[in-house]
Amino acid sequence: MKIVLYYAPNTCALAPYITLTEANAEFEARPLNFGKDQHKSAEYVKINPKHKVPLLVVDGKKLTESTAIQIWIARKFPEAQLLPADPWQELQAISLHSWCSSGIHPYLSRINSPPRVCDVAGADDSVRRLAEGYLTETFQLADDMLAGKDYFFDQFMAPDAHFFWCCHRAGQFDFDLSEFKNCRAHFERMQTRASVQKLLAYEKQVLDGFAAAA
Ligand SMILES: N[C@@H](CCC(=O)N[C@@H](CS)C(=O)NCC(=O)O)C(=O)O
Repeated sequence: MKIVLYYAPNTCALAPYITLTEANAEFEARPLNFGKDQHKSAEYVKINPKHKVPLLVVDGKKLTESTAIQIWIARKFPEAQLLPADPWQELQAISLHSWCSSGIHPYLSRINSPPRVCDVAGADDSVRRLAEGYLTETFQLADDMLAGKDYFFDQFMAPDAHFFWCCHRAGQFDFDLSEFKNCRAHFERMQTRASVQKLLAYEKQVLDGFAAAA
């Protein structure tokens, strides 16, 4: 089985990189340089007309959308226990993952690029302020969910990887996570995992390569 993960540094594609690594899966990561708009190149758009990452290609078959990708990884590598075995708990984990990818992620994107949601002149600060307001609510909810726990469930699972990316990205945008102590502890704990350390080393290697080629 050949697994290819189309990936770009700093993007949510780092979450499936983490879970594939947790699953000991053999996979090839193909980095795209967003700084050079490689995700909008004719070559990539032909593969993924959504021009987004992550994209998983398994023996030539393509799968987009983080939640579906994580479910595939969890089903393909059950021994990694990336989703709970109990069906109701499994749905709770999928619900949590969807919330990270469709509830939190779009607000991080607004901070990154306000004109993508409102191109009225001078609206950037307003878009950012509203996004930050909503993110404050969501991180408070996540903080409450993590109270007294190391991970969202009784062990590391797929939604932890996506939530790690949410915190990572929020930090890159100087969104202040200091009042969310359980989220911060989760973020620190995630960085002690070998899979996350491997990802961060890979991310650095890719960014260094992009810089050298610039
Ligand atoms: N709903 C998608 C969102 C994927 C997404 O927005 N990825 C961003 C990076 S974090 C991307 O590729 N953006 C490039 C673009 O929109 O052109 C998922 O969860 O997989």
